[in-house]
Amino acid sequence: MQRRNFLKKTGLGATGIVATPLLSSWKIAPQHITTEENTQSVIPLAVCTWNFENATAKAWEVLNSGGSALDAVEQGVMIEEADESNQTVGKGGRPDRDGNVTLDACIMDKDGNCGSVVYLQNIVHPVSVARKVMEETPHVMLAGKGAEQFAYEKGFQKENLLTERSKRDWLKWKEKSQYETIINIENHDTIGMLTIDKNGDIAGACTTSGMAYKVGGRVGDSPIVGAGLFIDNEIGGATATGVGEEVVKTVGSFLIVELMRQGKSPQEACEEAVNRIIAKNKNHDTFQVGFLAINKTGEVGSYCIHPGFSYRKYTEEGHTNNPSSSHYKAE
Ligand code: SD4
Repeated sequence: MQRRNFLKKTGLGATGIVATPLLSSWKIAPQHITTEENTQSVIPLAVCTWNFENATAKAWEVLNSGGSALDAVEQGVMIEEADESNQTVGKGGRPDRDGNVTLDACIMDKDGNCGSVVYLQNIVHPVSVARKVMEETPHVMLAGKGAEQFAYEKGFQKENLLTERSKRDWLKWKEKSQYETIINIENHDTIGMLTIDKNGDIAGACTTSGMAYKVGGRVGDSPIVGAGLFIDNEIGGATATGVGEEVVKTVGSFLIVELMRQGKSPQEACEEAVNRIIAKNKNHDTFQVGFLAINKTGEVGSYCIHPGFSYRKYTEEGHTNNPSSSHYKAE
């Protein structure tokens, strides 16, 4: 990362908390922001979609104590899964149109191993079930009842994920007799996280309750390896947030990693992935899709389609989760 840009992004200085680009909350080792020589190396690193600072703080804690990128990314996203005030991930997530909270998650390690759960109910930490799938089965993906049963066998507890607040919101939504799938452009703050540990190894995770009031059975991009998340330890990693259907159609995260392999920076690769979605959608100004990527040296990029503001990227220092903030400039 060039020093000029790097320092611009490290406006918060000594804490090591870096200003939020379009979607993400970053943490970079403080020692890496002090000297010219160190600016080339920005590991360890934890970065995630949106402004989930508690999640990156947790991941950072793990990395800072010498933990692996995999442990950091799991423990980081678990913060949001357990946070009932977050209505887009884990417990407290908004249900489908029938009132069922169904979760999707995946995780990927430095060796290209991955695990995923889709349409998982009654379990607070789908990312940890996904990790068990990765480490303790010969499979990559478990779905629905099978995934839930597997979780119980591994010691996970059954828990009601529908909080009073999410239930109230859902009932209110039903009153308006919108018993149809809407593309929910604002209420989706899926957490996708990418980490690099002190050894330079990369891991990633993505976890969500998906689109609010979706058709029962719907699965988005977040648990689909290559779409919602992809890691190649030689190159970098990418993750997605927003309307999963569009991400799946482009196999967005895999695409970004492959573009980085061809020499693009994380920022350029994210922009290209978004531009492909735009090119294929006349109605691209009606939905939100965003990508976040890192490369092996810890450069970070992010880019997003946002209705009303269109193609946005981080252009100056600042820290906000408000998509209409002046820290983001439409091109
Ligand atoms: C999905 N991509 O299920 C997820 C939703 C999301 O930010 O990212 N929300 O389509």
